[in-house]
Amino acid sequence: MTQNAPDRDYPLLEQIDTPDDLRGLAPGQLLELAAELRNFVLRSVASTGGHLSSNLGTVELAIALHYVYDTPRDRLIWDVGHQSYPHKVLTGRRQQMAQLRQLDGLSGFPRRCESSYDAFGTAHSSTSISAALGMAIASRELGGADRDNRRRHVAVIGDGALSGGMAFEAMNHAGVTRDIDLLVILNDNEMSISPPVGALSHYLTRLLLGRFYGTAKALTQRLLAPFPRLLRVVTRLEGHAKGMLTPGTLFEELGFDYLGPVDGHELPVLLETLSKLRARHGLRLLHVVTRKGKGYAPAEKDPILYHGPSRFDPATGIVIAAPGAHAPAAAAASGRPARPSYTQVFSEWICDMAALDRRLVAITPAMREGSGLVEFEQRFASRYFDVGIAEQHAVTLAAGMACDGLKPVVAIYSTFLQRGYDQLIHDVALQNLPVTVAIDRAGLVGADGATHAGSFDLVYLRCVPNIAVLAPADEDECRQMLYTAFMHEGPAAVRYPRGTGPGVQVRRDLIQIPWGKAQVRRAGHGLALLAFGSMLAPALAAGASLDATVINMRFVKPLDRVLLRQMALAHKGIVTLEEGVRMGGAGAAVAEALSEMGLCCPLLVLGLPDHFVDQGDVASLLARLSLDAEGILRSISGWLAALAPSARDPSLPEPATRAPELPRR
Ligand SMILES: Cc1ncc(C[n+]2csc(CCOP(=O)(O)OP(=O)(O)O)c2C)c(N)n1
Repeated sequence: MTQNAPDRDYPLLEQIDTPDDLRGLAPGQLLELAAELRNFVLRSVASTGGHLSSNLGTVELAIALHYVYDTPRDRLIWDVGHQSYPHKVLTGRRQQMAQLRQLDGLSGFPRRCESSYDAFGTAHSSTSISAALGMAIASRELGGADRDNRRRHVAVIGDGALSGGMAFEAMNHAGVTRDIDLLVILNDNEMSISPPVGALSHYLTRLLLGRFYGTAKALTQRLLAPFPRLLRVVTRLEGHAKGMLTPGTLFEELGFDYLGPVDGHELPVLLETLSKLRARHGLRLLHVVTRKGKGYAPAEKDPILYHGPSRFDPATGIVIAAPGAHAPAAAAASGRPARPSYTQVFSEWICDMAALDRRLVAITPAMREGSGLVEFEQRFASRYFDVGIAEQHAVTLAAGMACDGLKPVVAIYSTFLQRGYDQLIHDVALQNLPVTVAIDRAGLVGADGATHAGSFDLVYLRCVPNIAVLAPADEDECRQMLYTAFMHEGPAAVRYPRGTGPGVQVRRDLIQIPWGKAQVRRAGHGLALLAFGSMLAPALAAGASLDATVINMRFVKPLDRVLLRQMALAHKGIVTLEEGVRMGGAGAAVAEALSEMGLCCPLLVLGLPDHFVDQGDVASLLARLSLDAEGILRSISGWLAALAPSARDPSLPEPATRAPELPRR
């Protein structure tokens, strides 16, 4: 592949601003277009970061689908949507790919508000078949009597996403839905982010191994055609042997006509197959085989490393520092200690804890790398459970394990725990089971945007009886909180942000922190700033500027009411800070507690607003939302100014006309 070549490398691609332009090309030009598109996607992702392996695998599929289907009239839905970059490029967003996943730039996932070609917003997996089925039903109901004139519906779903229960719930429904047009394309690259797990994945592998069965069947039928009675007997026997012989039995039994497997990089095959499928109304599943990282050798070799890389030079590929060498060296050069990410802190803690307690088991819904469980799997293989993209099952599995003596730790992203919410309430909390939930990516996540932001966990957790909710303000506190939660006799969740913290040295010891107790971090006057988790650092900076008291609240639940009372009595106003939505979150917990205690104290709740926060680097987003130190000062100043004169105590700091100077850190 050419590296760093000028734009004349894309003579065909440059002519494609919409799929109509694509349809204007001759079929013979599409191979060349695929080469250009693949090169473009590689260079684009290398310069912005983003999902790579999956997108290199869908180049031909995206071309063939837009070539054959009448998009955007026909509906095309990409499950998860992390593999939709070729589709984005072909649908008028080529130029904007330079701002992919950046502040005010293109989303890394399909979004209805971004393009009419994005028929459905995705990012959380396994939703595509439900959505496409809904559209197919709408089309049946509203699209007129002539079904050949109705829209077509295509859901492209990976073998990883197919492990999610929703996909089967949708197929179960589709199978008994009459008169609809729905094509499910199973994009099977034999990979989730890491290798796929589960019996379904074994089943798909068996289908691939038997890929020549279809040819053999056709041959038998041709040979026996002159002997219809014999053919009938053979067909009947074959019917009995169904499941052993017929490919795609599982899907056939669910009501889908199964076709495949076909090579998803063979454009002529794809074009012919899709054209035939489009011409036929009905419920079909096309099994397409693709390769993750296709066409870029380093990604083909290590699709996990290239699943979602940061920027890299395509000429050299991702350069991996020798284990443990790079970070300390860079840190030593800068004179600062190396900072582990919160995920690494969790990763070390869970290995240390597992060595101490053989009852500990770790559960991940398909996020081994992202959740920091690679080392755990290597060292404690029999106690490691990757359940596939099945958050609901992950949580209830933990509940079952906890019933009978194991001590499960569910490692999960805040945004994906939303999928397991009822299980957390009904199976874990209601039965008060000792399950530790290690919630990563709590708060803003940056480039992945609104779909992946952990904005809601404080709200949805704190209202559930029995569950304790802990929010560490630094790396060491994260380790000690995980330990404290693990030792707790009921369910407990520790929520920590993506990336690194303030750089506090992590002690090897395991020390339980005092249960339900907050910590005074700065004694001041006038205002008390109550910070939850990651907001402690900016609160300390703002607190120093205001000479305010600053509290590290540590627990969102149980809340330290004793300290809260003291704070309310000793200060003229309270400000709460959290990296989660304001409505119903930690600040709301403080408001409830104050009112229950009959304390009347001006209260300002700072946190995420009541709208979805799109992608961008976290620091810029926090600044934009006034959740950095300067923004906090501005908000406090505005609040003080707006307080009714009766509520505003003369001893409170005067509202500033502009943001006060911050002390240097
Ligand atoms: C509900 C949910 N859980 C976890 C994820 C994280 N995730 C993103 S892509 C992915 C793997 C998807 O595998 P597959 O569908 O086979 O697509 P491929 O990348 O192999 O093309 C996972 C687990 C998610 N997006 N949604």
